Amino acid sequence: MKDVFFIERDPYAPIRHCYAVSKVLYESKSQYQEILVLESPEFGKLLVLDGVVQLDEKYEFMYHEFLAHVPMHAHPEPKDVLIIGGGDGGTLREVLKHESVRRAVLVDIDKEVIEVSKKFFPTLSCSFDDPRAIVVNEDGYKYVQDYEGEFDVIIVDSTDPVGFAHVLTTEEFFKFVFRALKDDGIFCAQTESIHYHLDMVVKIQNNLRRVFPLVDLYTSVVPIYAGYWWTYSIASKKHPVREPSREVKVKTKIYSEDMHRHAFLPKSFYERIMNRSFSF
Ligand code: AG3
Repeated sequence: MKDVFFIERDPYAPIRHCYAVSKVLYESKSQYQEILVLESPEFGKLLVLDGVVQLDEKYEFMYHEFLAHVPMHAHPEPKDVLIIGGGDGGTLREVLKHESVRRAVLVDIDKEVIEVSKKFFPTLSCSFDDPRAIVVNEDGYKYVQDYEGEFDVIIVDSTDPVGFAHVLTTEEFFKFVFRALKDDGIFCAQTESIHYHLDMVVKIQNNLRRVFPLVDLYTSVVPIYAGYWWTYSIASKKHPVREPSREVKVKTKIYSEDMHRHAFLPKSFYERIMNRSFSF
């Protein structure tokens, strides 16, 4: 195959990304979604769910390191961590780099994504065998409702908030998350592109503000997602989040103490986004 491009079906962005690909390695329809694994000369393998590129082998660290290490370092000693979604294992891999972690529960509704990742993405799925990892194939929205004061950090690594992932952005869900966290717990979720999905970002932030005393927004560049400039919403019961609470000892490619600080938008700009005096 030469000059063959895969066109992404982003449900929201008014733009279509095309990725140069050389091979279709896997194609199936699970109980929940279409799963596609593509080979690309530039990006390595790509994981595509319901037509949307979730990750590539080349740049995935630019997403997973920010999603995991900002909340994990804002917390002084995360021991019990819950990841909702993230069946590819990338977020789990980053979370388990923290020596303080004694248990990381990954709840992904779709078992097939985990199996596909184990087969095609060994650099992401490398931590599923860690004795501290517990994998549960359930609906994260329901799972979290069974816990009270259980987790130090909860991370949502979901697909776009359309279809079954939409409930993970609602005020009701955030109330369950708040209850499932310990008294000084921290929550973080990937929340789409700052420009193409700004309305959604503000809505999610407002839902979080109705539940948590401290809510903030940070960003990183993710070269394979439409819009590139990706947001993460973080909410904390007690600990400040703009600074790492301790020295960064984990081995990372891009995340560092400085990158942690740098990821947060200046407060004045963040407030302009939230009070809608700024729009693109
Ligand atoms: N989950 C978030 C992917 C969002 C992509 N959306 C888009 N391009 N519109 C990634 C899962 C990786 N662990």
